[in-house]
Amino acid sequence: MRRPALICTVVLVTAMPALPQDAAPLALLTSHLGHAGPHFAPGMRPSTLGWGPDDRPYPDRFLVNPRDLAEMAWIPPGEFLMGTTPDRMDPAHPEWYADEQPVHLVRITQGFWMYRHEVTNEQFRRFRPQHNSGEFRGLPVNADKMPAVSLDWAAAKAYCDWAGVRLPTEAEWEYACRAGRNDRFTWGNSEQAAGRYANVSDRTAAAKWGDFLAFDTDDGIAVSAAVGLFPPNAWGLYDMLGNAWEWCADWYAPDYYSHSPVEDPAGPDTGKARVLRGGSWFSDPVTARCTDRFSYFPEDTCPGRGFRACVTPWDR
Ligand SMILES: [Ca+2]
Ligand SMILES: [Ca+2]
Repeated sequence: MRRPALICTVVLVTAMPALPQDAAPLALLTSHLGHAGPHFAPGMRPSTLGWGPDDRPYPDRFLVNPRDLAEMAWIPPGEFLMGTTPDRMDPAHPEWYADEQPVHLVRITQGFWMYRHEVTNEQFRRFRPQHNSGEFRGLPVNADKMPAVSLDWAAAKAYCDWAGVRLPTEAEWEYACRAGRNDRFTWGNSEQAAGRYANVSDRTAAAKWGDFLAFDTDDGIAVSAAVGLFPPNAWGLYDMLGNAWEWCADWYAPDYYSHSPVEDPAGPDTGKARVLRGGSWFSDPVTARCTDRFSYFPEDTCPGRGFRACVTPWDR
């Protein structure tokens, strides 16, 4: 709802049960991207897989969700300071960061598995065969490995229900994006380095469309990129910044940080808009940040908005 970089006209802790007897933790599945990984089953954590303790990330390892063949990385439990600290703001524009205040302690009490990639068109079409992400100004965003976009919040949630997973909360999303750091971006603080790490609004997009605000960088891609083309963040997640915006589970409220609970905040009880995170291929350096909060009406769709999912080991 806040200062959209581009007006989007649509071209189109509970008790943990034991690992079930029928689970096959060592069975390998080939993911939708052609990588082999262990098969996810309820209750599975790094320690049950023999990887090591549950309180650390394993950025080079993943499980495969048998429902949609998505790759999932472990996000350990922990705490962080949510919001934007003064040293990460543009002092000329404090209003851009108003809803990211106050910076506050958040504790994620349970580790969870998070999709390494945005859900793709190919995956979404396993759920809804007629899905078409459409195009933007003549450039298609509907290729199989591109993120599924042009879908509303309910469609993202319905997919998650089908795949046995859920949308991340806004707090889980920011925690996973930061991956233990307090940098503006997943790669550090350099806007010029963005082109090596994310598909954002860049010189390629700005040269095509004069109304794009852009990073001072060139990632070479005007619209969606195939997922996983750029390096992952420190916890093994790809495209957290850029490519497609990502719907979160929460309702949006600009003042939520002033009364957010410390443990596992899940957003206001109700609202008019849902949270989106991470920026997209049409986002500038102010919106494609780890801490930026964006929102839109849940029934609204846009060719720059998609999602990724997550699952707590014992919540299904
Ligand atoms: Ca780009
Ligand atoms: Ca993204």
